[in-house]
Amino acid sequence: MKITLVRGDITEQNVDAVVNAANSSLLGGGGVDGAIHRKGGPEILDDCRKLRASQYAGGLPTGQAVATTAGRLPAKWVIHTVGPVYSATEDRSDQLASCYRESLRVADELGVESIAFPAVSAGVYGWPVDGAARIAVGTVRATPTKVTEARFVLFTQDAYDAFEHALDTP
Ligand code: AR6
Repeated sequence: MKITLVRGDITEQNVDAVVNAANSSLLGGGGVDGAIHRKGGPEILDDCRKLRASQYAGGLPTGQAVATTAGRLPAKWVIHTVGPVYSATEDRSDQLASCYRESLRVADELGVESIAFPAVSAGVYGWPVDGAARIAVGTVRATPTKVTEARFVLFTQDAYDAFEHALDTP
């Protein structure tokens, strides 16, 4: 698998699937989540509501992932995952790694070849970006998948630099 880095907006990526840093309600929010719903349109929320009415009545648990349509986005699918809120006293790295593993598992189920990830948990959820980048790159590298391109799409220069450093570290 090829791992690439882009500084930009995930909603503009021409890939089969974009990953959303969602919350367990699946009903929208700020950050990447807000941007995806705004640009993708109401079909995404319709699908999310259906998921809440069926298998995720209690919400999507942290570390899990589920796909919906991508509405008007260039991608075919949005894969929603819920990152952990950062804690300075409890190590939640496994939950963050699980977001990337589960997103790739869902991508494989859908036959996705190219996928774009944001820096899950590195915004509102407060994860220091260097650590978030290490976990993201390390997990994607270590996960067996049929996906041929994983693209990290970083909104800020700080996040881009952190991911570049993580990629340069074997
Ligand atoms: N494209 C790519 N990256 C972006 C974009 C974009 N359009 N917009 C922001 N980022 P966040 P979280 C970066 O807060 O920390 C939401 O309200 C941002 O700079 O979107 O997992 C959800 O509903 C940061 O580096 O996600 C949840 O309630 C990264 O994306 C909560 O926030 C993640 O920031 C999830 O928090």
